[in-house]
Amino acid sequence: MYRENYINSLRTEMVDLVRVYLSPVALKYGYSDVPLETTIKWRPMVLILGNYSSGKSTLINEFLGADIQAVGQAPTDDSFTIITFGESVSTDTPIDTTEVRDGKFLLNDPEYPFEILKKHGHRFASHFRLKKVNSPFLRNLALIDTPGMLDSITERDRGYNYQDVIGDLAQLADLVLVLFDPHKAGTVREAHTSLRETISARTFEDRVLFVLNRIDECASLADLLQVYGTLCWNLSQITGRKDIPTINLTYSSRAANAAQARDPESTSFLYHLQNQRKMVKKSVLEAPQRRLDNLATFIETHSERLDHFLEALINYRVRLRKYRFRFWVGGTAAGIVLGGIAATVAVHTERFGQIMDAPVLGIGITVFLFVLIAWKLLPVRIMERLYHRKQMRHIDQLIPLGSQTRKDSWQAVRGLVAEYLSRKKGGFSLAEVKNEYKSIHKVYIEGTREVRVALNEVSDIMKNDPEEKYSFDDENDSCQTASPL
Ligand SMILES: Nc1nc2c(ncn2[C@@H]2O[C@H](COP(=O)(O)OP(=O)(O)OP(=O)(O)O)[C@@H](O)[C@H]2O)c(=O)[nH]1
Ligand SMILES: [Mg+2]
Repeated sequence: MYRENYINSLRTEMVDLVRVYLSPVALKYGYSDVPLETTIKWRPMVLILGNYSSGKSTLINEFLGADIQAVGQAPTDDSFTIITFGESVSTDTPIDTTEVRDGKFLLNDPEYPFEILKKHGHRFASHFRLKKVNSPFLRNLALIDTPGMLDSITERDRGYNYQDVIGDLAQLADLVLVLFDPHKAGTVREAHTSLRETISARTFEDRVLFVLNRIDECASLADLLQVYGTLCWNLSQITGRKDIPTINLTYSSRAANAAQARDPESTSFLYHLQNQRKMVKKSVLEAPQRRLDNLATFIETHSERLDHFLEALINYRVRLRKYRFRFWVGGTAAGIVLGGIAATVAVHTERFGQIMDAPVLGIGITVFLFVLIAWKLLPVRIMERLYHRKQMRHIDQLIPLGSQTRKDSWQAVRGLVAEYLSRKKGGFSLAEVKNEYKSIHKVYIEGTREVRVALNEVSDIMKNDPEEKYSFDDENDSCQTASPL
């Protein structure tokens, strides 16, 4: 309980850090259209993807301890279902769905982070829903069940862009399970592409977990190894990497019971894979800790980008100030020279000498002021426009790009900086930007360091906490008692 509370309060603090320091700046300068915390304020989420009939819904039902999602051999469920904790009903009552909300509600309620999915249209909204379930499994996380991937069904058939929806959901999720089954070991190239495009390379490996499900259907250990080998090969082709990602193995205990009843000898290898099943469940239950890591990365990434954004604005304005100053010096010098010439001419011109003796100085000053005003009205404006164009042409020189990290972060904001500067030219307050830069820089340097220290504390607590909550001791899991070979 202590651990849970600690993790929850840390999560709240991190979201507050984003809300108070990063969001106002992000909104003001067009870095983001919505408050940055919109996508991170809700509970930790686990997205479950896979081919149709790979056992996504069965696995979810097993986690929840009740038949909440429909299961079946053919493509069964064509909806995206957010499954979250229903506080309204006590966990002592039998586990069941306590409330269902439709997509329209979900996409518009600011309590949830799904507003970004609105762009996928009405067809998607009608295939999106939320279920509240009083299962203790959901106390600290939400699960997302997805329609199975069908190679033959095109985007148009679904009426919305399935790959894009998956990409958006993957960005919100703290863990993505990608399920395969022995019958279709490796037909998720498109899903992989959309995950690759949306999850940053830095966090991809930590966020995506490949799972070979329904392994009880392998006729023997040799059969399982063959399937495993095929999947490894397919995955290495999809990922384009030689090193094979970790693949966890699991199966539904209920289904396994049936299989064992058929032939207990051939499935006895399952006994040795109990640990693997625990690992999958443990990974899902660790979503709240993963959320902390993801939040830390979120704060680091956005504070760094905003820091560079503001640094570029400051440099633009400081250079503009110097440029203006130089130009004013030029204008003043021109005024003095022309005023001096006018005064000299006046002194030496007899006509003037006769009409006005004293106002010679006045003539000089008048010409001087005239030149300054004319300078301000015409050349300064033209020169400032030229200055702006030059800065836009050499926009990459607005901040020093010494390291690759700076280059990457600059790439992410470069377009937004150009957009803001083109809109405002020099028309923003340097003092304000400097103040904002100071507070963002503090978050970027000190805030992120403190966050990492707190995360280390969490992992120490995890290591020293004797409470092992993740045992896979389901009552109906008779495989635990199956005899070894
Ligand atoms: N033997 C065995 N059968 C399983 C296992 N998991 C699921 N099944 C069966 O496989 C079929 C498909 O399971 P679902 O959970 O509906 O699969 P899904 O991935 O949700 O399918 P869609 O919703 O259609 O994409 C069902 O008949 C399940 O009973 C398993 O681990 N072992
Ligand atoms: Mg399903």
